Amino acid sequence: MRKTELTELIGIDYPVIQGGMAWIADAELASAVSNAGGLGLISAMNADAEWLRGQIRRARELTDRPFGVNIMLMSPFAAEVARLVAEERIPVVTTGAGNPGKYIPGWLEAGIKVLPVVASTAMAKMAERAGAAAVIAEGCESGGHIGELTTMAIVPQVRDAVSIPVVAAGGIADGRGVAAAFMLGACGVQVGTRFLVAKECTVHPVYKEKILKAKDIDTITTGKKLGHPVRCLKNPFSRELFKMEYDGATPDEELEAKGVGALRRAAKEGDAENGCFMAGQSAGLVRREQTCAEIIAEMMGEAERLLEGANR
Ligand code: TUI
Repeated sequence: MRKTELTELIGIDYPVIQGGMAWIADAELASAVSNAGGLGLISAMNADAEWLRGQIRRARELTDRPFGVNIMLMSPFAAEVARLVAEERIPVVTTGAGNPGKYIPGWLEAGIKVLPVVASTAMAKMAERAGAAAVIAEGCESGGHIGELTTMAIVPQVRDAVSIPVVAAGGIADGRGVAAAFMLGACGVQVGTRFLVAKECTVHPVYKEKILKAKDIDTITTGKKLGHPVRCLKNPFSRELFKMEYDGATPDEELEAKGVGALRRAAKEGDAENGCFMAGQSAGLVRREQTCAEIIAEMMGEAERLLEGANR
């Protein structure tokens, strides 16, 4: 059990945060990761506060350990879920896809530790000034909504830009990635894609199967033209959207409309044709369905062995 600034900050056994995967990260997955000694997250995604309240209740039944909520700032319900997490005194909130600045004072007042996901040093500095406890520096190897920089480039630059702890995200799916993250200056990692195939993850079996079968070059980035790039697996949906984006003939509104509901179709219905299967470039490393406890123990054990060798 490696103690780091992150384990001490949050009171967890392993410096591993589960990614806040929309339509996927529910109370079942979050509580399983927390019970395994990491930090589980419930994704508030595009759902309203009532849905989130139910998930928080459920997670509290399933674990006594700390868990957090990830708030996707582009969600139309961001303001109401921001109020709810304060009301519920959730110990940790992570944010994605925007600037959480206006919500941070209220969260700090409620005693919440805020860990914004950032894709640049500018956003990391802003988060630090606003009172963030740590930042999650996410490279574009990640699945879902992504920035421009790779994990290799962003983590050390964010580490140099701020004095608060830095967690690395993007492309990390085994012990080698964890060890590399420490070398880049991170005190912990956020892992999405590998937890997506966890036994406790309730995502549709077709989604898991597609991750398990994915090779290194099987992801594609759509939405660049619209200003919100999204990494997902190649399939008829994403190939078609990609083509429409670059044919120059499709209006932006039509492109936006095509994306609506696509992640839900993948995660809940397993619609291999019309779903958007968000996944990171590390999907090619993910080979087996395991419990959250097995995933964390394997990743951390491997990282410890590698880091010992590095010291020698
Ligand atoms: O948020 C994510 N990943 C996500 S959110 C999501 S839900 C979604 N569904 C459909 C379409 C689009 C999204 C799926 N995956 N990761 C964290 C992250 N945040 N990556 C990049 C950023 C980011 C980007 C810009 C953070 C801050 C930022 O600042 C912009 C600003 O407001 O200045």
